[in-house]
Amino acid sequence: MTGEDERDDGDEGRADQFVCTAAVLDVTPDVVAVSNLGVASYVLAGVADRERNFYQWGSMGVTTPTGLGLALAVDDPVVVFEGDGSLLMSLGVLSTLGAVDPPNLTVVVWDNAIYGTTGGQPNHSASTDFVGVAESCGVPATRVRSEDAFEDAYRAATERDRTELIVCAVEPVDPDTRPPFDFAHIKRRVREELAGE
Ligand SMILES: Cc1ncc(C[n+]2csc(CCOP(=O)(O)OP(=O)(O)O)c2C)c(N)n1
Ligand SMILES: [Mg+2]
Repeated sequence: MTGEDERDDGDEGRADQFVCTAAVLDVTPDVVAVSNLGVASYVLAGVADRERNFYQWGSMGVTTPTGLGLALAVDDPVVVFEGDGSLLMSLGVLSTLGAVDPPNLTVVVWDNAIYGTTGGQPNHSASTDFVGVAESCGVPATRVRSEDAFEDAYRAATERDRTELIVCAVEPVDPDTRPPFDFAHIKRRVREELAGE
């Protein structure tokens, strides 16, 4: 494990998801951001509604697979803002990431230990070692629980030419901000931005 501490960090502090999301856009202003449905997208839209944001609406468990596909299609850096519940739904994608390993992809998992978007039901993140699973699939991974550690980990990940996973323990948040609710617009906007169509 390459994280700053042991995985079971229950009461030892959790990072602010808004601050960490903003740090990603500061470090890599041109990054293509694929965000999980619900809270991850609400936060991203609150930080900055950009043409390079590919928000998921309604589709759970497909955020990292979508980011993987995009990373293979473009040369720009791609970040996935994944939810712990969503990743649990498609954990097998870690095996694919390890095998395919696009150099421009960083997957951030917001580990709030709940299905935050649907009311805060506990999920199984506490008993699942995301870092261990990722590393056993050949994906270098780290776990952080502060804004500074997150920014350091993200910066380092983007400086290496490989896919990496950052699991970030975050405080649950309930944002008021929302992405556009026009799904076709979101898809068209990001496609036009990336492909110039
Ligand atoms: C296939 C499917 N199952 C369930 C839902 C309902 N749902 C929407 S968001 C969500 C919780 C997502 O949890 P997580 O990925 O941990 O993100 P968080 O809300 O905590 O940021 C659920 C269960 C859905 N949209 N799609
Ligand atoms: Mg969650």
